[in-house]
Amino acid sequence: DVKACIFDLDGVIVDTAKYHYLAWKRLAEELDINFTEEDNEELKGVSRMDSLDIILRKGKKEISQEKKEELAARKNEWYLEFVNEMKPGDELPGARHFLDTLKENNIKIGLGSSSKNAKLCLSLLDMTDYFDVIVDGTMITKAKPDPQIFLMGAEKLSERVENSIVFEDAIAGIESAQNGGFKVVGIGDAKILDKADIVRSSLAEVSLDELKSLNNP
Ligand code: B16
Ligand code: MG
Repeated sequence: DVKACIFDLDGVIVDTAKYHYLAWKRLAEELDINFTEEDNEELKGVSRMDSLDIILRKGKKEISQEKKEELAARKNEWYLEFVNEMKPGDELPGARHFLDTLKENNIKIGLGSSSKNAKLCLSLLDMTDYFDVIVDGTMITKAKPDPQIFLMGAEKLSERVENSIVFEDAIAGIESAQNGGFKVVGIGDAKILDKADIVRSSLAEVSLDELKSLNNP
């Protein structure tokens, strides 16, 4: 049975992925590193520092830890300039309605986001109260694709992995959930997210009945 749903934030509940991309692109340009939307796929679900490392590797640049901290902080400031403009209604299509449906059906709701800004985003969208449990980038020691984040979510919700479903928009996130033994709904492009158990373009396209059949094939 489906007793809990655990959601990634960026790219599933709200399209902050585009803000991450714009902020990283600005940083990459300053460093004279070519950075495309395709390169950005690799960064989705990945922590801030790991993302910076991927970009620096791509540009074949080696810099000190201190300088890295400074660059990551700068990227985050740019990112927050976009984020702070967010308001209720800016969530992705179907997200609020889907969470309402879960509530009506007494299905527990968790967040499993690598972002250290996850709580801020939820509060700007006025969506914090939907979540029985929030696990974010400030609470984990192992980044996706390690399953720690989703396992912690299920544990805090007091639900078994078999009764929980994860929603993810990133390849690293899908791997993370599957490494923990979860069934995963991919949100986005089926060609990119082909490892997920099912893929839908948004939460507006997901029905509770199909989640149940996903857990009891
Ligand atoms: P921050 P998610 C992830 O959030 C993003 O997908 C990823 O692009 C970002 O680098 C990461 O959070 C860290 O975010 O810099 O805000 O701590 O998709 O796991 O909700
Ligand atoms: Mg994501």
